[in-house]
Amino acid sequence: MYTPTPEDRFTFGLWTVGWQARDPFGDATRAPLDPVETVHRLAGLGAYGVTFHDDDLLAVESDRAKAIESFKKALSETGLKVPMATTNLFTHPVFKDGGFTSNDRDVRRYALRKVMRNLDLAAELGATTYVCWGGREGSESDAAKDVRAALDRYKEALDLLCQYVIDKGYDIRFALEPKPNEPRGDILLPTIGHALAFINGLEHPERVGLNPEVGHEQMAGLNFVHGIAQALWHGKLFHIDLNGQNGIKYDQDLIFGHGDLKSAFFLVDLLENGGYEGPRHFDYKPLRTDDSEDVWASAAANMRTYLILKEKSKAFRADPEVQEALAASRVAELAQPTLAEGESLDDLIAESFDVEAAAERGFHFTRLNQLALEHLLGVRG
Ligand code: DIG
Ligand code: MN
Ligand code: MN
Repeated sequence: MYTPTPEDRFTFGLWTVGWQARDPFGDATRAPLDPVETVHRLAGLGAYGVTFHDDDLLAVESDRAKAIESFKKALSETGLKVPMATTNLFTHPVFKDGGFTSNDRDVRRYALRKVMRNLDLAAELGATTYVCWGGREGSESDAAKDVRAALDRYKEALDLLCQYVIDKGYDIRFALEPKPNEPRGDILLPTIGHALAFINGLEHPERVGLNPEVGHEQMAGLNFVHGIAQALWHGKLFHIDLNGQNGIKYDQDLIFGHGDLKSAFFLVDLLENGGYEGPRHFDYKPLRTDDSEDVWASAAANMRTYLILKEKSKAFRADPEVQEALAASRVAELAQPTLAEGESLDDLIAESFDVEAAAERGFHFTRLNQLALEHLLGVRG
């Protein structure tokens, strides 16, 4: 019942199951993972595709051709797709002050070349979304970064990369991934809202959307479901990074659903009913305490949890009591325009209204919330 198939369109970054669990306070607890093994193992678990940073695939420059060939071979043997690719502009020390917005102009030029080179590979592998996570774009002190100039450079980079994709005829759109902080003290374009506003200032805004990540908005204390709803409202949900987070703390990158479970339930409800057709992509880290076999259990857990929540969301929406409670809470009434068809502002102004009677009316949200919780807890089927 909760066995994933490629039709579920679950995808994983190579860097997720491949994370060797090195953290700021400890060495790796796991050996490196060959991308070819990852492709075969994820295919065996029912995944639809994999995604990659250039460096995940091409760790050793000299083996570039060989690495690409063996990756392609594994993809054709398993049928796994590559819907998304991205660039690592954050691990190498050269990016310590950023890539697109480093104060060092030579580094900015190198970052652009690194992205363009991987765009060629992304197009060759059939990716249609290219993520830009500016993990190092930011600062630890306000003196060190002229943010207005940094946004000029960010715009310049994206305008140039959009032009590159247009000139090459690639069927690729860019997806910005916001994050408020970590590894930089403050990261530019920290939330969905900042990124949406920024996109409006670009030369090719139609080519640029979002790749929001669950934990990143929650690190900023924001409601991720609201953020995704707004991204959908703008037509900018190009991709999504699913994982788990327990509130405002370091970026936990937990298995999907292993953080704020209620939020995960309503997120699945929105993704399944809100018109998002893209991959359900997991960007998470297997626990550092996991061994190399647990890693595959963690990958399976992401997909299984998503499918369980998808089924619970369906049952919630189909429950007659929930339908009744939604009606009592007048949730659907919000979709009705406030002004009637053809109504004038004079009509609106002339209308009489019993304010006190309206103030008396309750919305009965408690009953609705309890029903949702009981579906989530499995006491209503
Ligand atoms: C971290 O949340 C970032 C990087 O892993 C990657 O650039 C991006 C891709 O989803 N997410
Ligand atoms: Mn994260
Ligand atoms: Mn991510």
